[in-house]
Amino acid sequence: MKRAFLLSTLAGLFLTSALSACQNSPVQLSANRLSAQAAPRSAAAIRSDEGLRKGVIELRKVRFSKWDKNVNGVLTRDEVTDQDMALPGVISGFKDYDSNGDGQITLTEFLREDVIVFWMNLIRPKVDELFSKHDRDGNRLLTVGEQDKVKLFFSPWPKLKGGDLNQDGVITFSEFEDAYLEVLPFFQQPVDRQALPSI
Ligand SMILES: [Ca+2]
Ligand SMILES: [Ca+2]
Ligand SMILES: [Ca+2]
Repeated sequence: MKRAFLLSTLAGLFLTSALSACQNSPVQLSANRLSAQAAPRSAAAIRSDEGLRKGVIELRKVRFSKWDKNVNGVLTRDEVTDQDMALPGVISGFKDYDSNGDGQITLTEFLREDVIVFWMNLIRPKVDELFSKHDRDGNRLLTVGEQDKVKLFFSPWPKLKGGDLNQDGVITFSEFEDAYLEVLPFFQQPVDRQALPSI
C-alpha cells in the first residue's frame, strides 16, 4: 500500500518530457553525448553502460508487451502502426523492424541494436540531469546531505540499497544510473511516450 502510494506520487513528478528531447536537433543530442563521455572511460563507466543497456532492453520489452495485444509473442500490423513505431532517423515504421519480411516482428527483431543505442543516448543525459540536481556541490558524488530524496525514491526496492549499491556511503553516477534504470520499467508509462519519473 505504502509502496503503491509512493510510486504513484513519484510517477506524478516529471522531468522534461523524453518526447521533447526526441525533437532536439541531432547536434544537441550529440553535444549531450559528448559531455556525458568527456570523463575518461573508467571501469565504472563501462559497467554503467551495461546497466543503462540492460535497463533500456527491459523498457523495450515492456513496450513490446504493451503492443502485443493478443499476447502471441509477435507484433503484427493490426497491433501497431508505422506512426507508433517511428523513431526519428532510425525507424520509419513496421518494415524496419520486420527484417525477414514475414509480416511479423519477433522480440529479437524488435531489439535492434541501433534502437537500443538511440534510447541509451536519449536517456543518459536525462539521468545525468537528475543526478546533477541532487549533486549540489558538483563533485559527481551524492554524499551525506545529498542522498535523502534519492534513498527515499529507491526505498521500495531494498536490493538497490537506496542507490548506494556497494554501500560505501556515497552514490556515484554509475550506481545512480544502474539503480534508476533498474526501477524505470516498473513505471508503467512507456518512456518513449512519457517523461521520465523525477526524484
Ligand atoms: Ca501479437
Ligand atoms: Ca556531491
Ligand atoms: Ca557507493
